[in-house]
Amino acid sequence: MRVLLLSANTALEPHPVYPLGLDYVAGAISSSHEVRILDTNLLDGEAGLRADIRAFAPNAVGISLRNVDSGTALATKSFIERANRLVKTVRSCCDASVILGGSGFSLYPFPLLEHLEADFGIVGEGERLEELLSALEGGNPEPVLPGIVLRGQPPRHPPPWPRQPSRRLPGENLHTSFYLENGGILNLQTKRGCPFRCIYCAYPLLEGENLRLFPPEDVGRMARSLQDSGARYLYVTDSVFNAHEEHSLAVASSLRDAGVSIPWGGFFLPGVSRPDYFSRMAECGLTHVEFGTESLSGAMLRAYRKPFGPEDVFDAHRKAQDAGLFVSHYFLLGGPGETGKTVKETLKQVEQLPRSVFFFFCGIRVHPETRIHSIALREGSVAPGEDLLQSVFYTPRGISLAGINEMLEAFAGGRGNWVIPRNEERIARVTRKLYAMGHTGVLWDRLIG
Ligand code: B12
Repeated sequence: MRVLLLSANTALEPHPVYPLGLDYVAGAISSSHEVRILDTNLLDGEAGLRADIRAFAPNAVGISLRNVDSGTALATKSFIERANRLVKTVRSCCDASVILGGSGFSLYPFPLLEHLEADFGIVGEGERLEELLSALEGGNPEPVLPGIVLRGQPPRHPPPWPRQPSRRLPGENLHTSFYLENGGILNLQTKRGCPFRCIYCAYPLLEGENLRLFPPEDVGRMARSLQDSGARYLYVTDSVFNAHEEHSLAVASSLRDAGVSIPWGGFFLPGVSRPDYFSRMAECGLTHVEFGTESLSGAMLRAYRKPFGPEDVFDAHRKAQDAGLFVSHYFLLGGPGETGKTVKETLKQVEQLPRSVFFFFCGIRVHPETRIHSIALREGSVAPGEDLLQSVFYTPRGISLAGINEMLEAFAGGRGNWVIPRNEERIARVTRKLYAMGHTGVLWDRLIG
């Protein structure tokens, strides 16, 4: 079969995100199929897309839907109508089966399959596409396989992909140039799964609850080949890079041993058990730490079911800075139990995290099957059967999201290292300009005063 894999994601903030998922999907398809990846970021508008589809004449088109929306309560951007147009364009150029996948799709498989009128979907890991292609080739139009979603049938989360994922090398893809020329960031996965139980998070649903560790030497080799392809920065996409401290240290060593010399970073939990954790990571080349801190109110961290408290945050911050790393913190304000008092507690203590950048999100996006969804249903702020695809956010009882934003603006007081909804657009514009001038990497380190 000729299989076309299309990346629908054209979001460019905070930086253009290389469509990593499609490398894994392509890497799992056997050589009996001809596979091509097209990235809508690289295409010359709709006319370019049509011409490419017609020239390739695919039998199956897999569309990667990474983001359904921007995930931000104030000024939400939805990406669904764009995806709708993309499916229509594909339909108008070929008779191929249209198969949806990706994290955005996996959160909303049933409504998206229906709304976009696609033929099939795959929930979770797209490595399963090969099985669907074989079934279609064998003339089975309604295959019942783990993870495969058919129109009109309720989807079920499949068990994790049982084999070691294998990635097609970005060097083989034409679209890699787009990312090299717009920030130079390529991405790297070192494991799958998330063992934490944070009430708002969909990661365990997307990747499974158990960690599946990739062999560190394989990760090192992949990182080196990304560098050899021209990457100027590597972003580790794991839900939490230090969820398994020993593995993250082994991965870091193997990056160093493979000769990776470009800067790299990822998401970390602000709680480390080894006192020398960050210094060892820094010795191996880690440069940027993005802490998923969420709050500095002990009560809120407990409400979110975070496995750390405010003291762990200060401690991890200090250790990362002592190791000479660039540090940022992500905050998520507006969860169950949030009040003016807890917001103030968080914002006041931010002062105790010197030389850092703070990204503030006001309002928690409610995704199906998360605990926050059950809480919102119980509290009555979300109605049973309410369409969560329409960017629904949790409303705390004790303070409005607008009220939180007002407090945030007052506390931020124009400081450049506090990234709040009001200055996001300006920072995005500056970042785009810097990328156009040839600067590379995540660039938030420039906001540190
Ligand atoms: C790392 C990450 C980031 C990093 C990315 C850095 C980088 N350069 O790569 C940063 C911090 C920059 C980021 C930003 C954003 N992110 Co983000 N991010 C993630 C995270 C944790 C991992 C994504 C990843 O790379 N996974 C590894 C790859 C291999 O997996 P994958 O892409 O999902 O692909 C697999 C399957 O989905 C499937 N698949 C993929 N495509 C296809 C196609 C077909 C046809 C098939 C069959 C299957 C298939 O198969 C693949 C292999 O198994 C996910 C959460 C998660 N755990 O998934 C959120 C996530 C994807 N992000 C999300 C969001 C919202 C965003 C932002 C919009 C947030 C914001 N306001 O800044 C931006 C958008 C950025 C952009 N330009 O697109 C949401 C998307 C859901 C939604 N609400 O729409 C997620 C799911 C988190 C969440 N809230 O639950 N993100």
